[in-house]
Amino acid sequence: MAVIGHRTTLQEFVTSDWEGNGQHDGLDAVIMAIAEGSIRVQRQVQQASLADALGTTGETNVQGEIVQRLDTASSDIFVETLSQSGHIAVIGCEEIEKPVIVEGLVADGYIVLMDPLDGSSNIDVAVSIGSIFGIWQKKPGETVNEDSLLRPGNEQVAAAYVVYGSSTVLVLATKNNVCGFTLDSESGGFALTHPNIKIPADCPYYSTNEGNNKVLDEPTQKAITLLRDKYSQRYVGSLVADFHRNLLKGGIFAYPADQNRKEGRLRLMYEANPLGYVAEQAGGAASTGYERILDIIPQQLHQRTPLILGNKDVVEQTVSVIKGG
Ligand code: AHM
Ligand code: MG
Repeated sequence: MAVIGHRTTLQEFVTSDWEGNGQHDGLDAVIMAIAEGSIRVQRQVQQASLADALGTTGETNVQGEIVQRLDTASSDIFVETLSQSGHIAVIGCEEIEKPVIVEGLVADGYIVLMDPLDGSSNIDVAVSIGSIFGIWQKKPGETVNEDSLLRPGNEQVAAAYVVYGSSTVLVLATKNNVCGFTLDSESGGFALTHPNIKIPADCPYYSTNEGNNKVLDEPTQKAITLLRDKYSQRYVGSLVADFHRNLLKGGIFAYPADQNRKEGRLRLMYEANPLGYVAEQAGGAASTGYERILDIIPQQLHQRTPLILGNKDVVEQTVSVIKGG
């Protein structure tokens, strides 16, 4: 089925009068490298069963989690496409212990932190998964090293994610501007389908792992009960897919700290910061339950955080209950 009429392509968008373009030289090339990588990852995800590429590698990553074969393949693909963009200084990746410092860079450069394949438990079962990217710009004259990556989320210049679902959608956020692009299987590229995304004022959904209720502290249990009493539950178990639905339809995602996960479950640098940035640019909010996600000064590359994410009002109400208010 051909697309009727001309839609703005991602390439046209990032080289046009786009906010990211005027102020950040080379950011367009970084976004196109993410798009190129995601098209390759999407093919691998679709073909994985046929190519016998599912299952685990038999290794555990730096976080002590079992590594899926597609985790490794996705990580390799994005490291390759980003490195070849000519505008990357350093890459931090959920699957790689140490940052990948890209050699041969002259002046400008971006710092990308990524979860190359989010939703590990859904990889083998044909359920939506995705890739998440936070993008920072190197400071003028800065020599990059491991510490260059430990910057707060509020210094991101852009963030993006891709959902590999019933369609493949790339969402790109710069300051006050969030747009969605759908992969067109006819042209092989992304086309603008969701301009100027804002989280709807209504909040029909809440997304949380109810199985953790018994290990939540009392105020957090109360906060989740209030969500349950008011909203319908939707929980895919892939953060990127849960967030994407809540961004378009309205909703709140909550993975708070609990007795078993005192630091939280999700990764600050690869998941919470990029999606927190997207949420805020779309009028939403992101909190640990105690502070704004984007204000956290990171201590470690792979650190975890509690995450309450989505509609601003509902995030604020939930945070106030978690704080015992
Ligand atoms: P991953 O990055 O290894 O896939 O892990 C993170 C995932 C998130 O996508 C999702 O929100 C969460 O883990 C689900 O956790 P749980 O299975 O505890 O509900
Ligand atoms: Mg993840």
